[in-house]
Amino acid sequence: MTHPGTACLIDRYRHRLPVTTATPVIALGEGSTPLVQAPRLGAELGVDLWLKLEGANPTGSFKDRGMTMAISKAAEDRAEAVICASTGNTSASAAAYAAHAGLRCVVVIPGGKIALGKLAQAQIMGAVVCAIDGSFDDALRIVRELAETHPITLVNNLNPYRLEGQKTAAFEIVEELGVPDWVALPVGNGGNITAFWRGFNEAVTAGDASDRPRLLGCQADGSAAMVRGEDVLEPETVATAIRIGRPVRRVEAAAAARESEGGFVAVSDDEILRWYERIARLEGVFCEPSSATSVAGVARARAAGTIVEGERVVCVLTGHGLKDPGSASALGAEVITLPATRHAIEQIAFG
Ligand code: AN7
Repeated sequence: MTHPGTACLIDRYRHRLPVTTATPVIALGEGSTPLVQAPRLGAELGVDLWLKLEGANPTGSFKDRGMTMAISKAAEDRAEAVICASTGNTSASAAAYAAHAGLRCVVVIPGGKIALGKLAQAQIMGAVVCAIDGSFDDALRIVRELAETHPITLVNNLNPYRLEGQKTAAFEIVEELGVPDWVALPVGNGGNITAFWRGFNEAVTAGDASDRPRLLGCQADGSAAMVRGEDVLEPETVATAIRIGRPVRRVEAAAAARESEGGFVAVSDDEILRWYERIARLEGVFCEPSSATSVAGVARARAAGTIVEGERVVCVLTGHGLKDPGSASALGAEVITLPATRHAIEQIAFG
């Protein structure tokens, strides 16, 4: 037992994961994240809403579920170095788990396009951080080529162990809530929606489709490759985590949406920021803008009649708001500057 007191997800779900007693468990206490009922936000949307707070993972995003698996298997295979391309969260997670395992870590990011907190995480944890003059898709192409020609393990979600770890979020939802009508989640590369579908299928043994939730994949208008059914050559969105134009898991992601009788929806940056603020104001939950895409997508699906009033919906809030404080500050809520007197505060606070 590496972590007395907290069962890391490899220990909690060992029987459903490709690990053996020979696998060193590289863990920081990931998984077992809160599933919080959101009655005020739910009332606004007309659904029975629950939020899965993946920002509560050790580095503040769902990537830790996959990374504990990918790095543990890399350590088992005696790898000395790992590499990834990232819009930010994968790099923060890879840097953390690599540091914990004593592995060298190289991350390649689109320069100027990742949130401050994510960059700071990769830096402080000692990763070699390479910012390129290009997009995430360019970065991924380069690291794939390097991993083919050098002794370095790729830990992007092309790494099969990543999805195995990430599927455990679906197990937790079924154990705590049963099977909801819908699960909505932001989609970039399509890895997480693929992992969730696998997880729900493994969690629910009966072959009846009604035993599994419908999956709603939510994208930003400016990078909605799944919705459009084609690559987006120059993706752009305020939701930088999902600023991805060529989803590497597109085939599996499309199958997950189709087989679950769900679908994909695209929302504007304005909608993303509106719901980003509503989630915080109505529920006290601070997620990053990309994560709010899931709630914005539910609002769209409600307006279209795809999601029916009163249905039970879980929105997966994939990353913590503190990753990207700039986006919250940019919304410009007032900070009142006052002299340091009781009278001044009294006048403002009690009108
Ligand atoms: C907060 O970190 O791709 O559809 O390089 O950070 O599995 O890609 C991040 C993706 C959703 C999309 N929410 O998941 C990266 C990266 C947040 C994210 C996604 C990401 P996928």
